[in-house]
Amino acid sequence: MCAKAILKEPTIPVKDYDRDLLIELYRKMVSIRLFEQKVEHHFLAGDIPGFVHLYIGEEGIGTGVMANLTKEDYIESTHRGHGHTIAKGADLNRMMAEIFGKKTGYCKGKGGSMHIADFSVGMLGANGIVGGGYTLAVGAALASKLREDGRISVVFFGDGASNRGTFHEALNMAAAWKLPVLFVCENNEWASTTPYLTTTSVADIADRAQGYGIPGYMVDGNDVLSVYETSKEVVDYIRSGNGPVLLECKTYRIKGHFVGDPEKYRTKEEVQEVFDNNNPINRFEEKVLEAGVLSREDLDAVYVEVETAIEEAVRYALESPEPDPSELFDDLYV
Ligand SMILES: Cc1ncc(C[n+]2csc(CCOP(=O)(O)OP(=O)(O)O)c2C)c(N)n1
Repeated sequence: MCAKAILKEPTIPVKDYDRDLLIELYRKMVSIRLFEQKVEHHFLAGDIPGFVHLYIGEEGIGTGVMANLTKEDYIESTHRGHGHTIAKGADLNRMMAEIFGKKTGYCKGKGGSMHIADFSVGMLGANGIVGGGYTLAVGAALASKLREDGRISVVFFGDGASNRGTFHEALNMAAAWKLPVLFVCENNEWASTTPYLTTTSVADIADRAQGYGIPGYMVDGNDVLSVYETSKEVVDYIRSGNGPVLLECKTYRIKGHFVGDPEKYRTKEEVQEVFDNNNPINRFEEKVLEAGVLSREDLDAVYVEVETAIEEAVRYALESPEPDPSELFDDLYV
């Protein structure tokens, strides 16, 4: 019988948090939320080509983890990757332009929503292949270990992706070679139209860490301070050379699988209930106001500043040129 993975509860009182850190966490979460609301609006208006998968309601995870990383640390992301990319510090204008398919975007308009990378901040790439990020993160971590550069790699993935073979191969190799990798499962309870318990052999994905002899933890992913605190502990552990950790963040997918998903597999009431009662941004606001560390004016000031930046990103994207068809094959082969 395996020992259960540990559920980590927050231990630091909100009033003991550094004010600047709290403001930064709020700024990141609101940036992700407002960025994606604009993306949703413009996708539905027909301004954005391809597919878009939103992270709305899961902002606390990327934000809480990334606050413990350096610019040099690596991350690997998923098809739902805008939030990770924003939290790691990518440029909002270039991100928005890429999603709009414009020449000024990160991939010159050829990658779109699911393929944004920014090596300058350690963001190695979003990945449209479910479970495609694990081996890239393990490879980056192996390079860091050989170079002794002190960097760690973090790979984000969904509950559905944890059922891919690459998950098991990557955990095994990272554990056997004690590589500096943090595996972050964002368990939002859905994989496209499938509820995770119908396809997953364990109730808590973090329990799978036992099979590889590494620590497995769970946190409330909609509590950014919980995510922050636990990821701080595990990032320190990994950076000290102890090998990988599996961290499962419990959350819920608020939006459809993709923008335009008719969502016939669940009720509107189920989604509304979570959004009303378990929204990471509202929960954070309530906590900091109640503890008296930030005021409503502090929060509003950040909100307005972010709103302006997102408006600017949309303007930049709309006014940027389309790539020329003659550039189609540029940068594809090296
Ligand atoms: C290898 C592969 N199989 C199937 C798909 C189609 N697909 C895209 S997203 C998705 C569900 C992913 O669910 P999960 O990993 O839980 O992430 P979430 O969308 O919930 O964030 C599927 C099946 C794909 N992109 N890649």
